[in-house]
Amino acid sequence: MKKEILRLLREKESYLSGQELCSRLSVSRTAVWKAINQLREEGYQIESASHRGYLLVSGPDRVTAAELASRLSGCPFGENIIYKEEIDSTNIEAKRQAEAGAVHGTVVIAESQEQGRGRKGKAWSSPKGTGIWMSLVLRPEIRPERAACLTLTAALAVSRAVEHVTGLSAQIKWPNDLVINGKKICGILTEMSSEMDFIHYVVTGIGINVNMERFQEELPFATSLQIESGRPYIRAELAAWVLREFDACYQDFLETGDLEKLLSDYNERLVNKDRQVQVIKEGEQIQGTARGVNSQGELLVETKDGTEAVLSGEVSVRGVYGYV
Ligand code: BT5
Repeated sequence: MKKEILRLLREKESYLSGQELCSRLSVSRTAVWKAINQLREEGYQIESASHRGYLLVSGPDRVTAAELASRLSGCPFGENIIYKEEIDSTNIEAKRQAEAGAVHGTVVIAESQEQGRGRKGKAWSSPKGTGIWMSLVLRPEIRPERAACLTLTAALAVSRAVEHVTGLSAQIKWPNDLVINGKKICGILTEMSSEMDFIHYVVTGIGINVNMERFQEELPFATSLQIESGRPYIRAELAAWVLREFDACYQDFLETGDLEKLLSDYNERLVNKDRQVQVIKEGEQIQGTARGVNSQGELLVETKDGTEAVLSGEVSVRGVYGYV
């Protein structure tokens, strides 16, 4: 009910009468009053005036299930949101939930992660209340080899959402980073439980640096939306946009079973495109010019011996002269 109240108050943008709330939600005045008080305790500033009703003045910058779901009506990723103040890792929790039967579209989101992780067990810095740390449980009916495309799908969704909410252009560094001005703003980690030809579930974890003012010295290539634009953002608004954009991209992906429909937008946002890259594949170094990705999500690298299609997963990509 809190999610519905927030949604209705936000939509109205002015006073909404208690009577209207009761009839829209089919509940008693007392029930509405109780929920409003709970929201106030959580930090929402809701004014009430006799004969006029309730007005949502401001909310805390939190990414609670109610806050997020109230911005996602009609979106499948708004229906099962698990919120934790603190967690080891949202990917680990999403896998636990998936093992216990969580449905497709379940989202796990937390204010902070104790053991946020990148690829190959690398640490992912996830300080409290500053970023978006969330993981999606997916149960796609696709061949396991295609699951790597979901990282690219998520990257495109984040890039579109960041542009929509902030006006900043977040470029994609294939396969799993987003960068602004050459620094990392977002990392994506896709994990999968499967058999040879059947996926049990996929967990796609998304970490976005939103309101950090600075980073520790060990992360010289990290940046945040606030650092890049000089202003903070409402994390729930951005998280909701990411989930809506992901839903749209995911539908396009399922329609063809590959990245066909997403390819041109993806390649336009690709920071590596037409740049010199060096790819370390199975211990071997390949140097060449990145020309974009193909519909299988492979990076096409033009070398002196021809074009190599490089699959994500076993590679790391560096610009020849630095991180990008
Ligand atoms: C990634 O790995 O970039 C994937 C990160 C995925 C994080 C999300 S948060 C929600 C979900 N739950 C999790 O536990 N994980 C996912 P990789 O490409 O391997 O990059 C890891 C490297 O990025 C580290 O070794 C650091 O150098 C750097 N790094 C760590 N924290 C960072 C941060 N907050 N911002 C930018 N760079 C960071």
